[in-house]
Amino acid sequence: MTVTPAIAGADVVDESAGVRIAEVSRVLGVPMPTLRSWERRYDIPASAREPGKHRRYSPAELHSLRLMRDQIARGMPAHTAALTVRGLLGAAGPAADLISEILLAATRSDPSAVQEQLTSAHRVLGLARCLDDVLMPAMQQVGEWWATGRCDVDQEHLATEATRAWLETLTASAPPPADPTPIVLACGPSDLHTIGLEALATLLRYDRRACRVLGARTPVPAVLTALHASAADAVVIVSHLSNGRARAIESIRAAHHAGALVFYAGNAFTTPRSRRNLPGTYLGTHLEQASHLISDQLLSRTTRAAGSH
Ligand code: B12
Repeated sequence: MTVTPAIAGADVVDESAGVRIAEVSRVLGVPMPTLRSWERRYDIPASAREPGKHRRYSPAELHSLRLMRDQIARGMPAHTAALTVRGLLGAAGPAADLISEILLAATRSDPSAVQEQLTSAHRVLGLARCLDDVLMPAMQQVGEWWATGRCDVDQEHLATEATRAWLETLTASAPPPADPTPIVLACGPSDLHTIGLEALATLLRYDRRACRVLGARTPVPAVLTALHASAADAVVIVSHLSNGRARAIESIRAAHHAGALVFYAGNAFTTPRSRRNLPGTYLGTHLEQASHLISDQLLSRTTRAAGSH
């Protein structure tokens, strides 16, 4: 089955009265049998149909189908996509409320309110959950809203910049590192999506790790220069777009050949196939888990080095 990703504004529809399956199929570009199988097999959308009545999809149900379509278009198998969609939609309690407030603040074009909500999330949930359960899902939702015409590009940029500035402010008051040797963090040479990378660096810094963030579109030689200049022995490469993966892999391989511990993440690497024969460690989709994986591997490397002396 072929599912095409969202094109900005292409699938806007009046959803208020509920939408028939044929219309959902046309608007999302997903065949009706596929929609039926998502509901039957994966419970997406979750609500049950009333017997004897024609199915009408509510705005929330249409939203969950859009998310499902977009996850599959990124190359995710359907069962994994369904888990991701449930995770995105199922956020409950304080995280869900904070995400809603951030989205509202973005649609009001109010960067200070976006940052205030992130600060509340940090206070209420702690840093790791603030990043994994609020900041990242909020950014994903902003992207879905943009792709489906629910918010415009200015509001998307405002949310992005408010978020990045908030991470930077937090970084300024991070505790001093326990060891000055930094971890080098870079996007692949074609990648502009830095937020996951910057959020991971913030988490690592609060774990008292030194970080050198090289940022967007980092060329391969720049990664090698940074490794050499800072005597770093670990590097994180992030890539989000499948058409940027080949170049990100060049960075991964070059850092591996230079002897660094290599970690990588991002949507370009979500499928097992995209990770086949790659050196290094895939960090998964959650920053807290990623930060633990990095710390564990750095610790075992130090322990091994100490043992060989
Ligand atoms: C902000 C944003 C931008 C900003 C980035 C600014 C910046 N400094 O980061 C700008 C405006 C530059 C931009 C540009 C583009 N973007 Co953009 N962008 C986004 C947006 C809204 C948020 C990105 C983000 O930070 N998401 C939060 C991350 C963290 O979520 P995620 O990507 O789903 O990541 C998951 C995992 O991979 C993991 N993860 C992600 N990062 C990391 C890092 C680590 C270390 C770890 C462990 C895990 C991890 O966590 C997430 C949870 O599962 C997304 C929407 C979305 N759904 O994400 C679109 C999105 C990623 N962009 C998209 C596109 C198409 C583009 C452009 C091609 C648009 C264009 N036509 O120019 C360009 C590409 C530029 C390039 N060469 O890279 C598409 C990608 C579609 C696809 N094929 O996958 C998205 C999904 C929007 C959409 N719905 O269509 N974008």
